[in-house]
Amino acid sequence: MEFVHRPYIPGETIAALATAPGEAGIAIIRISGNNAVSVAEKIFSKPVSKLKSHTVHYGKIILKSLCIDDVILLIMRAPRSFTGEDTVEIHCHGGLVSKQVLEACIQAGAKPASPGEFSFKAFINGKMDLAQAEAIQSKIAARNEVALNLAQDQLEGRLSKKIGSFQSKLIDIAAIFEAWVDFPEEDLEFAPFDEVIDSLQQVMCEVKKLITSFEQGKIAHDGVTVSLIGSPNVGKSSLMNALLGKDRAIVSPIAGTTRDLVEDDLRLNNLHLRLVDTAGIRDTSECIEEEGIRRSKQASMKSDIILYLLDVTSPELVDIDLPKEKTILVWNKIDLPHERPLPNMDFDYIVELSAQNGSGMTQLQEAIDSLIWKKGAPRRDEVVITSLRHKDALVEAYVSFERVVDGLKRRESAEFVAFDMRAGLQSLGTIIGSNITEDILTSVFSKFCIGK
Ligand SMILES: Nc1nc2c(ncn2[C@@H]2O[C@H](COP(=O)(O)OP(=O)(O)O)[C@@H](O)[C@H]2O)c(=O)[nH]1
Ligand SMILES: [Mg+2]
Repeated sequence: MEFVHRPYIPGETIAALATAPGEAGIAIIRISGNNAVSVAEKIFSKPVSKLKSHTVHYGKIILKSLCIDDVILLIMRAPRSFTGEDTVEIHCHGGLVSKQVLEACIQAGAKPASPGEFSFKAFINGKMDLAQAEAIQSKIAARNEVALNLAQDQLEGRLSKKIGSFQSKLIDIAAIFEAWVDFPEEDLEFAPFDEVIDSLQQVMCEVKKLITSFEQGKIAHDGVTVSLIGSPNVGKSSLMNALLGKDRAIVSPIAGTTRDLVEDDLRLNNLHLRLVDTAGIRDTSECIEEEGIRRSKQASMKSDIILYLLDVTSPELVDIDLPKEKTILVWNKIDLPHERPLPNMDFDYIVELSAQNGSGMTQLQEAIDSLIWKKGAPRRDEVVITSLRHKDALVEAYVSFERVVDGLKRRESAEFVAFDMRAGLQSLGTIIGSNITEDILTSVFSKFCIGK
């Protein structure tokens, strides 16, 4: 078996810095594998092999007979560790010295760990399933509380349990099909057709619900892009700065100031937003501005939400198709004298504000929030998937089950139905890591950080 394109040797001892590199009070070096204790023994100032599991010890790290750091050593013997193997953690000082301590471990016989290799060992050693291992990386990478909560749920096994419950119901149905294959002449004695179809469709309905939850999960996990679109001088850059609470984009009364896309991150109600300020859209023959406008249009198409700005003092529509379902019409500059009523515009979300004095900003944030969670924010009691890999596997499974239902209705031969059923179960299994190929494993774990 391979792991990240090198042979995987069970029990091989690996070491890595588990904390973020750079200047820091403490850094943690993690060593895991059959020789973790003997590696530590070679570099620690006190004997390690006799130490009891789950104990903490103060001592020094010795490299080439020189003391390089004062450290705390933790020992966790197999199988009571994260990886399920003997594990030693060395808590040393952060910065350059942590690299030296790691180097000492390598010289004492540990291999530098590949990305995600500790989690891979935990998975291979049965400490957690694949969905749970992936949840650890999602948890580390979470950029907002919603994503963090979802990752924690997944780590606790909520998704795995759900998949498990699908599997147990489906295996019962699959058993009926396998029996039909073996004893075709007795078909209806095992179970009535309609009942089988019915129970399969119940599971399919739940699979579909889980697939749909990806819409919410993706928002939480990846965040949302919001682009600001409109004619020159309507106040796009001013609104960008007002939302960010800092002077990010250049604001000027000269039309055509913003020519390239200006991007920045914003936290809004526990969510992660990427704001994109764009060049004002107008007819121009100036080639740099023209390119800017092309990029504006492209950005608006790609973004999840469009803030379409109009200036209340001179409403001027832009020549661009705006998908209504993701657009918020923003009337800007309401602090200036203007005609009332404002022209009637056909948009579901309309906000009036002044990017300059800040009035109406709360209403804009509320509009963004309700557009994002049009289908409701994820509830804590629902299982939500956040990974495209899981979604693809569920869709694959669903398609197989559709074929099964179709086959049953058309009274196809039991072999075909049983085959599709097995394929569907196989796809479901890849989510938690049963019958998984090495390619999938490599692609999952290579997204991890080193030391995790
Ligand atoms: N009075 C007033 N002026 C604004 C407001 N927002 C923007 N402006 C002014 O409008 C001009 C163009 O603003 P800017 O943000 O550069 O517009 P952009 O071209 O759409 O990015 C600047 O002089 C801003 O100070 C507003 O809410 N009220
Ligand atoms: Mg601008």
